[in-house]
Amino acid sequence: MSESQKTRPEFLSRRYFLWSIGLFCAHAKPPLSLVHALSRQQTRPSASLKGDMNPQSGSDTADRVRQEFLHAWNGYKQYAWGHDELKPLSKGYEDWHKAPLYMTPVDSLDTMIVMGLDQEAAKTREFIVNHLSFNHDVYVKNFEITIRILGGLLSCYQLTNDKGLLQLAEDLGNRLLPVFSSPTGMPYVNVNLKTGGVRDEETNPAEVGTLLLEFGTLSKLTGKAIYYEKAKRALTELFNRRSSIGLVGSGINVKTGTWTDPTSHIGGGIDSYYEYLWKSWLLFGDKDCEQMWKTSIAAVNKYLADDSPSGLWYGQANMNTGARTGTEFGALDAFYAGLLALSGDMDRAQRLEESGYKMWTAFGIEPEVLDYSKMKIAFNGYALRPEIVESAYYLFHYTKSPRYLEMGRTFLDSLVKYCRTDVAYAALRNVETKEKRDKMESFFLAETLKYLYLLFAPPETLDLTHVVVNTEAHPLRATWVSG
Ligand code: DMJ
Repeated sequence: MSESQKTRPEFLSRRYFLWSIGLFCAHAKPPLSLVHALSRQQTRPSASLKGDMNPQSGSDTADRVRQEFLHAWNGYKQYAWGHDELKPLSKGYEDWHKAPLYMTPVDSLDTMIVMGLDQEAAKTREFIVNHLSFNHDVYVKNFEITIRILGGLLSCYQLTNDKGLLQLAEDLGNRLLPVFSSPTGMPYVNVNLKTGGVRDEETNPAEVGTLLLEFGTLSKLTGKAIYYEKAKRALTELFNRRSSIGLVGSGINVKTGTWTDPTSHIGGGIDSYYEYLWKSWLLFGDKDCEQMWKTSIAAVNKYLADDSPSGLWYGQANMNTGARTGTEFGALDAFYAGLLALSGDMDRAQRLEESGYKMWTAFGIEPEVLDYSKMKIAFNGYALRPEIVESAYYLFHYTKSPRYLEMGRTFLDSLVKYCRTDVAYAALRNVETKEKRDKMESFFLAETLKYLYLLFAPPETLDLTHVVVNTEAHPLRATWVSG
């Protein structure tokens, strides 16, 4: 373990241990401290950043990102208002279900608040509180609705103190609870928001283990323990099914509790399970989560890390034997450098981000999946994903190295060059030909542009000693703990 691995988590441990004393108390003070922490940057341009050696200042770039956010948001408002997503090429809209759940506005609201777009934020919040309803006979994917909508509502409640947002979050939480009714306590994939019907028992670690930050926060803010308990049990049941060498696979059945795919990796389908082990320890001071994280990360670094000639990567291995089964790394895996940095492993974090940057610059923009053993594309789309930017943000936060600002400018320039349309931003069908796709996922506004903004904004914009960000970049704070 390196020096940097030892020191910061110990500091965090003490702080978060204190927070854990207040479990299930109503929040001890109003969430104004978070608003304050965020609002200091909202009305004035930021000062230039420490370590920013580039002629173009951090504040200029932050302002540029804010303009790009407005460009995309205005496109959504003009062509897709009241629907889930904008279709940026055909200038139409798309809803995930037969009734819209306002995915883009809910997911984007705290980005507006963070960026100081106060009027847009106020109008959007009012619209959400007055019009969003979950009383629809539709099956929704528990994972997506939790990270995007439940997480967004809880974060915005903490940022604005608007009780209507907490009421919506509680209503949604209650409608999602039936997912945990499987024999193992691990959630079914889909739940009907009106009838409580559940379906689809084949799932993966990310969908089982990426719920505790949101359900746990809902418990803390409402004083009702059930949400925390259900999500924690699911996480623990999953962890308990790890192999004898400490790895999890890619597929699991929630009825039988048996693995359906033994491939282990850190990418899509598993990724945020690891993220929530560490972050649940940070946010709730939950020692079980800290222990589960420690066990898991040791196995991940032992069997999945791959020090190859082209740099440090994380590939695939069999969860039972640890034998390498693949050398693929992609846009989703790139979150891992940020998680390593957040948990104190700066050495691996920095080396992995360099690899991710190589993946980005080799093609002008990153592919969804790369075979790093040959540096060849395995899947050539780009979905406007945030993960590599998220990692640059964490790394800059902890190191203050201008290297990460340089990376951030490259990311921004590529996005503008290849993904910008006349009305918004579009995903790429092919990163080699740069052919666009008629899709702008809400996470582009919730995450990609938020992390880019935060990278260049004054460091106090988000106080990472008090705030934990969910996997959809919604900041959460332990407002239920005094001190
Ligand atoms: C987001 O919805 C979340 O970050 C999730 O954890 C992974 N996929 C997307 C962004 O790529």
